[in-house]
Amino acid sequence: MEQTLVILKPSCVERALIGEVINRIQKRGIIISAMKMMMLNMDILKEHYAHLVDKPFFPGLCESMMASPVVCMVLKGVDVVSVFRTMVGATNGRKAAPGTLRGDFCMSGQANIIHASDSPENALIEIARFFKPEEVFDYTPSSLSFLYADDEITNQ
Ligand code: IDP
Ligand code: MG
Repeated sequence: MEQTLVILKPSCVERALIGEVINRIQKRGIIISAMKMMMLNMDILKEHYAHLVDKPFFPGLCESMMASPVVCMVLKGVDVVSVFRTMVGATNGRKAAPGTLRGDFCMSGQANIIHASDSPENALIEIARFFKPEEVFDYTPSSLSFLYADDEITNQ
């Protein structure tokens, strides 16, 4: 089954929104395979935001990502990368649709509470960046047969 890497940013942790986000993940039927709190540093941020290093906002973005610990998670589900990106909403919280995490919980283009992988290929790279293999638990919840029809998961 597909996996995605999620980071609850300092703007989520400091505003005490961790529970709100986890609540929505679990209510949707998305499986949490790994979760830990960590402090990010410039080395990992330069890798993670390599596509943004030349942007004028890059130093401020890194500062905001190191302002407090973050919560990193690996989520699992059928098509979970695109499903969860839709739940997250547009990058700029002011433009994110109501009902999305950013559209409901933030007002910023930078302090936008959450990161989620944008493709299955990048998800695998990002999971390996933030988690050791033994920190990811590939268990099958007993509710699985109530989350999906059999033919939806046998093809995965
Ligand atoms: P995404 O998080 O929706 O995938 P990306 O374009 O990959 O968006 O940007 C990564 C992060 O960089 C954003 O979530 C946001 O925190 C920050 N960012 C992106 N564009 C801007 C901007 O124009 N100003 C300030 N921060 C930005
Ligand atoms: Mg991105």
